[in-house]
This record gives sequence, C-alpha cells and structure tokens, in this order.
Amino acid sequence: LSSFDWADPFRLVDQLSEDQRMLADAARAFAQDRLTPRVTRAYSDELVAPEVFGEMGAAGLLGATIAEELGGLGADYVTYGLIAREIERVDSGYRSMMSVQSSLVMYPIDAYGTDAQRRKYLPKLATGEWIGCFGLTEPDAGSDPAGMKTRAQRIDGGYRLTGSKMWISNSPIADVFVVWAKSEAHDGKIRGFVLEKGLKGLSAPKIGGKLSLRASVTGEIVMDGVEVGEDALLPGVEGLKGPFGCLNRARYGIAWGVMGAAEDCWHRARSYGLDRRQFGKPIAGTQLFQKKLADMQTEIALGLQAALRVGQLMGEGRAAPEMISLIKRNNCGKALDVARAARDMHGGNGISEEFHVMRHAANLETVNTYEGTHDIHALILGRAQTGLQAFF
Ligand code: TGC
Ligand code: FAD
Repeated sequence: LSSFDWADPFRLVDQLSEDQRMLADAARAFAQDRLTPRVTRAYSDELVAPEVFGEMGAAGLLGATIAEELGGLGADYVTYGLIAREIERVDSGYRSMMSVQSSLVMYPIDAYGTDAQRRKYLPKLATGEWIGCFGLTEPDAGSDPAGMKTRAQRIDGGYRLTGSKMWISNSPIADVFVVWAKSEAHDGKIRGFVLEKGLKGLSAPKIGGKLSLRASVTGEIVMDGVEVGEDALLPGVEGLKGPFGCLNRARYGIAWGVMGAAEDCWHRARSYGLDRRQFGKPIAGTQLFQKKLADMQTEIALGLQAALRVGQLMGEGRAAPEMISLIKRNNCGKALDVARAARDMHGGNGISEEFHVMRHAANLETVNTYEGTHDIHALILGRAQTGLQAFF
C-alpha cells in the first residue's frame, strides 16, 4: 500500500494530464499572486474591479474552452473546472466574474452565434477588454425563467426589447449583454440577443446592500424599448434550452469552484487548530476538532472526484444535465457546511476578515442560490428518477 496524502486523499493530481496540471498550476499562481492580495479590501469596500478581467484575460483564464483562433485556449472542461477551483479558492466573486464571462457570455456567442458575432465579440471578451453579462433572471422570474416578461417586438430591420433583468453579475460594468427575451417574431419563443453598452434605453444600475459576493458587482438590466438590428439575434437556438445550455457549463464550473473555496476553509481550519492552544494543548488534538476535519476532507475528496468524472464525461460528450445538477447541488451544499464549520473552529477569530472563512461562508450562501437553488436541483433530480415534476 502507498502513503496517504491528507490534502489529496484520492490522488486527484495523478488523474490529470500534463496539460491539465500545468494550466491548474498557472491558474493557482495567478489567483494567489494577483487576487489574494486584493480580496480583503475588494470585499470590505465592495470595489468594482473591471481591471481584474484584463488580468484574467492576460493569464488565459477567460473562455478557456473556446478555440485558440477566437482567443481561447482550446482547453477541455476538466481544465475549465480546475481554473474555477483555483480562482474560487480565493473568492467566489472572482470565480463568478470568470464563469459568467466564459460560460454565460462567450459560450452562447460561440455555440449559437454567427461567424460575424464570434469574430466581433470573442477575441475581446477573451482578453477581458470587453466585459460580458448574462440576463435571464427577472424580478418576478427567478427559479421559473419560463415566466419571464421581457419581450422582443419585431421592428423594421430588427427588434425592440422591453423588460428588466435582476441580480445580474457584472452588469454595471458590462460592455456586452447576452439577454433572453420572448420574441413576438418567433411565436413568443425565448431567444437570445447580444446588446452593447450605450444603446438608447439600456441601463444597468448596481444593486447595493449585498452582504455576500461583495468582490463581484451585481446589477439590473433595464431595457426601455432598446432597438437593435437583426444582427443582435443569436440565430442558433430557441427556447429555454438556449440559456440552459450555457447554465450546464457554468453550473459544472461552480461544482469545481466551490470545492476550491471549501479547501481553503479546510486548510485554514487545520492550520488554526494546530496553532491554537486551549486546555494546555492544540485544539486540533481534540476528538471533536478532528471529526470536523475528517468530515471536511471526506466531502471535498468525494466532491472533487465527482466533478472530475462529470468533466471527463463532458469531454466524451456523455454528460447529462442531471449529473451537473447533482454535483452543483451537492458540492455547493457541502462547501457551505465546510465553510460554516471552519468559521466555528476559528472561534471569535472566525468572524474576522483576517481569517477569510466568514467571507467564504457568506459568499457560498449566494453560490448555493444562483444557477438553480439547492432545492431546485433536488426537484430536477426528483423528476429524473420518478418521472413526476414537482415544481408546481
Ligand atoms: P423544462 O420543461 O424542464 O425545460 C424546458 C426546455 O429546456 C430544456 N432544458 C435543458 N436543455 C439543456 N440543458 C438543461 N439543463 C435543460 N433543462 C431543460 C428542456 O429539454 C426543454 O426543451 P424543449 O426543447 O423541450 O422546450 O423547463 P421548466 O420551465 O419546467 O424548468 C424548470 C427548471 C426548474 C428545471 C428550470 O427552470 C431551472 O433550472 N430553474 C433554475 C433557474 C436558474 O438556474 N437560473 C440561473 C440564472 S443565471 C445565474 O444565476 C448566473 S449566476 C452566475 C455567476 O455569477 O457565477
Ligand atoms: P426564487 O425563485 O423566488 O426562490 C426563493 C426560494 O423558493 C428558494 O429557496 C427556492 O428554492 C424556493 N422555490 C422556488 N420555486 C420552488 C418550487 N417549485 N418548489 C420548492 N421551492 C421552490 N441571474 C442571472 O440571470 N444572471 C446572473 O448573472 C445572475 N447573477 C446572480 C448574482 C447574485 C449575487 C445573485 C444573488 C443571483 C444572481 N442571479 C443571476 C439570479 C439567480 O439565478 C436567482 O437568484 C436564482 O435562480 C433564484 O431565483 P430567485 O432569487 O428569484 O428566488
């Protein structure tokens, strides 16, 4: 029998290719060198940080799965997941910025767009010169996006969009807006449109007062009769499968990302417990503390292994959306448990920004909710195994 690496119980690293390991190491170096030093202040002051996109772009971390000739790395989905894990090890908000740009803006333009749209938008989104956002959720349509009210009316030579989107990552600083609307010209079916900053009637006010994900800016998208040409329509898809095709990729990345945040909490709790002495010995030497560390190690090792499996199946074209629901739901819920336990294990210090675990726990409350809440993914899985939908 071989030796046991407590930090990598199933030797995940041995299951990766040389390229995957190299890109994960580069993402970790970038995240630790460039993001860690700024995160505490970005979070406390809710700093809007458009320059982070340029830095991520220069490091090759935006649209990693997009073809090289369009600015990406042509990487596989395991690599994309490993990048998400390294960025979210620092902060879920930074991972949000990366995954919206990559999976929710670049992916639909690549998968559903025209060649002209691909050539116009993807290279600048890949460098981070342009920032993108994805508008699906509305004030009255969150878990049930089919209830959206945003409309696209046919006008001479194009469309007029009217409606509003709520809780949109990156929108206040976005140059490119991928929005989903019911199109009267297409029998009321949901269609995707690419809007650009500066269009008359388009605004994106920031949502203030967030107590979570403060390093990532969130806003509305208000479309007050925004007029666009035919070239704004994403021609390659119609219906909810358009936005869901993007969400499959982003949810998959989140399943990896939250494991990075959980690992950071776990490692910090372990180090803290080895240093902190009470009752004459390190608190890591108590049974209750060790049980919590063992639970963290177990859930993270299983969660990473599951994410790797789904990533490999995506590469083979054999991943089902329900697999992604399973890992998004489980890994988010488990990461939140780990972060809350790590906060507790730090005692009073656990609420201080200096120890980082409370920030992760607060962020993970959002991540457990967006891209389909924990319970919505349970209903997707329940429907898949009973054939009965329980949404209404
Ligand atoms: P349903 O009848 O299930 O499906 C309607 C059509 O969509 C197709 N479809 C999918 N296609 C591809 N992938 C998937 N995962 C798909 N799920 C469904 C389906 O085949 C069908 O196609 P067709 O051709 O037959 O019409 O639709 P429903 O209305 O019953 O949906 C229910 C439910 C709950 C599953 C769904 O609405 C849902 O997932 N709700 C959660 C909403 C959500 O995830 N919103 C995310 C907003 S974006 C965001 O949060 C970004 S945060 C990013 C960040 O900052 O990192
Ligand atoms: P609701 O749908 O109102 O849900 C409230 C509660 O009711 C939840 O617990 C839910 O599980 C439960 N519930 C709902 N329906 C059922 C049911 N049928 N059965 C049982 N329980 C149910 N959206 C975007 O489009 N783009 C973005 O970039 C984006 N970024 C976000 C960033 C942040 C910081 C946040 C907080 C959200 C973001 N969202 C984004 C929106 C996010 O996807 C939604 O908040 C999420 O889908 C839930 O919708 P809701 O907030 O309307 O909650």
